[in-house]
Amino acid sequence: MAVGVFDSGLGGLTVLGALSARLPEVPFVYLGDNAHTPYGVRDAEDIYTLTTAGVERLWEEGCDLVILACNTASAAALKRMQETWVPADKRVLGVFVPLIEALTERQWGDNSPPREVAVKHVALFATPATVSSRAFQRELAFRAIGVDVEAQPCGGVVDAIEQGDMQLAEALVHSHVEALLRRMPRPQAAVLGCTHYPLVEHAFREALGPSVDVYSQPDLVAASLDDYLKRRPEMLGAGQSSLFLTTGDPVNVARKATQFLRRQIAFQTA
Ligand code: DGN
Repeated sequence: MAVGVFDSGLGGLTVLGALSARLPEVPFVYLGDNAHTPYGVRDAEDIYTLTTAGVERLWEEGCDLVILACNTASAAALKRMQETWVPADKRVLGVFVPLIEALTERQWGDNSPPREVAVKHVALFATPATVSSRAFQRELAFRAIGVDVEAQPCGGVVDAIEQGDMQLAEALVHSHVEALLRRMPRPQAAVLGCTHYPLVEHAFREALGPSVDVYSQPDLVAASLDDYLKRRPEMLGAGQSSLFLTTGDPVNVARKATQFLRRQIAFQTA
């Protein structure tokens, strides 16, 4: 069985890159919903409908385990999907839990009582839809983890990256960080809660300064999946190779994909 990776578009390739570097023997089926990207400005119902359609398509490819690489989809749709829609023989996992575990040093699926968390003041940078969902704060509260979160909606950053205007993206990062630091002057940690932000991680680090620990998702998600699969080897089969699907134009998408994955890949129509 291959592991499914769903994203609203191309950003999830930052996560896919880390997953395949950490787990080279695991086949992945990536599905980018490029026809409907970006999700960050859509309402929750819309995101739910698009995300469930994407996950169903990955199930058709035999991926009983699907990772929502997209923070916006994880924030707006994952809980509802898990509670009301995902059948018992399938798993859909998001990208917030690995972050929270990294903050609290716990493992995916570990329900032990929370320990005292050292990091108390956390800055969250994400799309407007992720920030307004308050999903990250809900996940922390659900685990009874008392952390003070200040969230900054980073409008414009995804668009600037998608247009290849990295100078604009970096300038926007600096102004979003400054806006957050006016409300929370001394965060201990910063969470980059969007698939695109690893590409401007250097700008976040520069704007935040050396005293702030920056948590970037791809490596954390890869470490969590590695751990998850070690504990559930039955979720994996062998003999498949990785596949890249898109709801958009495969040629166009493949051309833009190299920015995120730094190697040539061929996409097929989903
Ligand atoms: N993949 C989205 C996320 O991680 O929030 C960013 C792109 C988008 O759809 N806005």
